[in-house]
Amino acid sequence: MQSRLAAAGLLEIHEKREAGVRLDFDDARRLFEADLLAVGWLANRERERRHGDRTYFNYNLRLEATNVCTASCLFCSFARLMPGDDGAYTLTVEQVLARLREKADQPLTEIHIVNGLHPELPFSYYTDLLRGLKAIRPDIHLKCFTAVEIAYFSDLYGMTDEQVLVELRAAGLDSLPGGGAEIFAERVRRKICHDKCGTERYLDIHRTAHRLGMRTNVTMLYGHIETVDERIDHMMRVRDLQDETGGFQAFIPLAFHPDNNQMRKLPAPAATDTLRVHAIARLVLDNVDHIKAYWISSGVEVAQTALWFGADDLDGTVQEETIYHMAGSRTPTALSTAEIEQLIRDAGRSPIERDTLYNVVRIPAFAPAVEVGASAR
Ligand code: V47
Repeated sequence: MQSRLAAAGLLEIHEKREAGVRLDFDDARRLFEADLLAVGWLANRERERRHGDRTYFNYNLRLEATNVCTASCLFCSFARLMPGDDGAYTLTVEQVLARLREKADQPLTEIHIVNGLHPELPFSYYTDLLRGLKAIRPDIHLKCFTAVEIAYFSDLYGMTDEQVLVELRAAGLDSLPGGGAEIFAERVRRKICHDKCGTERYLDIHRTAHRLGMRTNVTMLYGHIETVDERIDHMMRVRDLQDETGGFQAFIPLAFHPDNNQMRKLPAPAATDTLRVHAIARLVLDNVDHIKAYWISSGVEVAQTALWFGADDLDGTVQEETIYHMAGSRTPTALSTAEIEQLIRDAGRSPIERDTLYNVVRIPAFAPAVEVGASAR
């Protein structure tokens, strides 16, 4: 490998990582230009140093209670502007709770909720939702509402971001998902998501959540109009905040899907780009424990391959995703835990079922794959 790294001009970066020296902006630029296999080798070395061949997933349920959203993000295929618009829906609290009751037989450990920014729901809708979910299954971790939603709640209901977080937490919120980060560079945000919470506020809400003792994730939406420098800048801002708080658990690169949205003329990013982004994230984000290859966004096969390009986590069973499927994702909407375990094994890695906070729930014993769609455990 030494000669391949040398030919790729990556020996210096390799030596830096071996010595535990942090990569800088120019190193990251070089990684975006260099031979992909050499970049992957470096990222894999880092991944194996941290996690061996362990690959994490969880038994989770994704819910989107409303797609009514006042923001007009160009990449979004999910949102409808107003209640009553064609395709707009808002579930009642009781309907959301019914979705969970239907899954009483499932050993779920996480519910992940992301909603549109609904202009007419009262704050009690969200607190009732959290309380109701906890009342049914007190053991399930509630990872709900992006920083963009938290900012919207504060503005709509006249509270500070901290007050919103404190009240939601009292109602049962356990952590924040990483959605809404998109790309932190102002130039891009002005074009693709000008009317929602900006970068400083997004980061500050995560900072506040960390200070209050909550863990959070952070994402990056790539493969649209952003430049390489803007990707690197995004990762650096994550790294800076992580130095300050240590509260991020996972970095999740999200591949842009172009169907049914206002950026549909753009092509989706290539698989090679996806592998490179995960690999560079692993190398640059030396203070973030986990790099997640979200199989719904990258596709199952690319997610499997990403397990050799820096990623150590695949997210989970998901079950009811719509944001990506409305934007053209051809992945299944759900995978059983047995299917996830099998695809991790097929990729040559060892599956570990985790909870949201990366505590080990179960180390699956080797078992043959079961029927597609079956809930097996
Ligand atoms: O914030 C929306 C993205 C995100 C498109 O925290 C799109 O564990 C691509 O954040 N093409 C929501 N991406 C999903 C998300 C997430 C997923 C998995 C795990 C976690 C976690 C968080 O989806 C949005 C936005 O960035 N998105 N539309 C699209 N057309």
